[in-house]
Amino acid sequence: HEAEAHRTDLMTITRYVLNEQSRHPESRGDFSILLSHIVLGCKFVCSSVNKAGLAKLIGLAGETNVQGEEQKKLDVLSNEVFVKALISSGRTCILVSEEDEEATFVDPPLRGRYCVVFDPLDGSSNIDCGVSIGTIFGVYMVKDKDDVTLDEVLQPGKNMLAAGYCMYGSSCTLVLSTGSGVNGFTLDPSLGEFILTHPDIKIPKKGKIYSVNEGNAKNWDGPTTKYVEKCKFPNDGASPKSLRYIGSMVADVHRTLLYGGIFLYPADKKSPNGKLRVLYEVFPMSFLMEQAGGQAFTGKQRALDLVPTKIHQRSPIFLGSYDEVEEIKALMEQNLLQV
Ligand code: P6P
Repeated sequence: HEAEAHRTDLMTITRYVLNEQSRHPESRGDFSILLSHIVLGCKFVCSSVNKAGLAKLIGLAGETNVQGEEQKKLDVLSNEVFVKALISSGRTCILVSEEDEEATFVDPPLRGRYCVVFDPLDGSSNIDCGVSIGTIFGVYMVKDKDDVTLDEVLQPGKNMLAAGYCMYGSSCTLVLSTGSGVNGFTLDPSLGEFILTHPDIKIPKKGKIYSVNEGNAKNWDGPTTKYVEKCKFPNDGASPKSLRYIGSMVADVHRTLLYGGIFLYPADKKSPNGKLRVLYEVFPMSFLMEQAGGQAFTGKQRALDLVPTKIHQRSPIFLGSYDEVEEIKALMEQNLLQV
């Protein structure tokens, strides 16, 4: 009966968020309404991404589709959908998107207390070969929605109220934290609902996988080179780690969260701040990792303590299993001591 009850007592993301809300009696449901609009955006992008391949096959893509309309690139389309969904929620006042050079300030009549930073379709260069891609988002509360400046969004990641990603792959999986653990939901297309499939995700304390673009090895600094060397030629008799690198952050981080291990995009001589963006790639993934019992480190400090000064600022990032990040922190500190 237990199994039967479990099967029929569907915990949807909507119910989950409402339950969360009841833990915060002071909240007027604004947060639940905001999240429901983010979920709406994810559902739309999921269906567009799944059709993209088909669109190419039947000639809908490229310059114009059969209706003669300009066929939008998926990342542009996804961005427009999220911006419109977030503004129409009436709960946001600033939006920062990877696709938009400037932040979007919502018109006063539609303003709410939240600021959302997001990458509407991260890894979109991988679409044509069918590799999983995703939406990454983070949510801040602003101090005063009537006097909103860019400073409101240049907050350290530890101030985030929520963060998550939606991965568009063999299934559509939304992983979310609202500050009390991490939960994974899978879209049931027949219901159009995200169902709780990965309750209370905890990342394994250690891992057998390292995930980095080895093609950048020529430009890495000492500690990174030493760490990766250790993964391949362990000197303590442990077996070498496996390398898994998909090149789509959401896919690499999702695997790291579930299987354990370490994901790193270090600084290198070409890009002294690494490649990944602080607000809508590093912070949300670091928030999730900490909520799942892992760590996230920039090479100099805890990632969530970083205070950004620009909305598209980059940072090196080492995130994953608690013990694996500890090893990197030790190597970085040794390097500092040797200076
Ligand atoms: P590289 C995708 O373009 C992306 O922004 C992330 O999703 C991914 O982790 C990274 O860049 C891959 O970068 O330099 O290894 O191709």
